[in-house]
Amino acid sequence: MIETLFKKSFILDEEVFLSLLEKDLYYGRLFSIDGCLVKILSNGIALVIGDVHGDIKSLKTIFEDVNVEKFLSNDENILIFLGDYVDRGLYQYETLAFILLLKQEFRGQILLLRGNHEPLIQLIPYPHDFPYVLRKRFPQKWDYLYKASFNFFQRLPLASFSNNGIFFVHGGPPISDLKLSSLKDPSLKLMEEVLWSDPREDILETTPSFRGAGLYFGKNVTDRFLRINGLTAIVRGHEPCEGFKLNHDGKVVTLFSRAGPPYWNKSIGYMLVPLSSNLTLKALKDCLKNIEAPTDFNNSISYESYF
Ligand SMILES: [Mn+2]
Repeated sequence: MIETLFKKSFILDEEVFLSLLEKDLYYGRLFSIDGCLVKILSNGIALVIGDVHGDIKSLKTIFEDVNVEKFLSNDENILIFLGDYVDRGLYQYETLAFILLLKQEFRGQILLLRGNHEPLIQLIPYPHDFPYVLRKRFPQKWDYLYKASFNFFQRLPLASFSNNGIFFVHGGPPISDLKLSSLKDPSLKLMEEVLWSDPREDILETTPSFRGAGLYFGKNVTDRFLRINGLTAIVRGHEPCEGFKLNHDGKVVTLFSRAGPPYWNKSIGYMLVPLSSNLTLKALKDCLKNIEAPTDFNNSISYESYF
């Protein structure tokens, strides 16, 4: 099944791609959506995937390592993506197509969160080469495909949390209003903060970010956010690393699930988080997996070639 979807994503007709983009995001019985915030109701296990950025090969490698087909055959188990599906990688259209096909097949078990590369119109990241990838592949219809993708990105939820106290997000906590409920109807500023922020060890509060959007946040911010909301840890993506890294005494976990240019990390990370029982930080750390990244990026092309 997964193999079939994977192969299909390389030859997916653009009209089918469009129809998948326009489908309602389905939440079903394992999730409950309130504005931009999703509550996880599942008592199974969550497979959590960090940034993918068009690297369909690493995604498939993780799926094989987990045996995702068997994993999803338990209908309590869920798959959470932390955003950043497109830009940078060689297989951006295919990756998005693959994820849309997965969502269609396992509707109520897949949660797609938004990353900063599923951009706010006010904050387009750099590089944002996805439109150029589409233009090269679909010279006639690329603008229509891009608009439909962009509209799809606007509908993705920003964050999620589980009963056992894990907060899932692309960047960081909503810093200027730390209550979880602020994400039900977030201001642009809060959206920027959750999509763009990064943890830092050398500050306790916040400083402006070198990214030009979001903030760097220190341990005090993490501690306050977790305490106010009765949470244990933040699981997020957004920063390149060797599969995963820990900040703020293990309370902030970063997952990076793609390889290749421009970071050339040797490992890719993912997580299998049980949702039914209370988790200590030590137990959460034991949920982290690091595997060898695929290395066949010889044919990769830089995004400059699209201009
Ligand atoms: Mn990011």
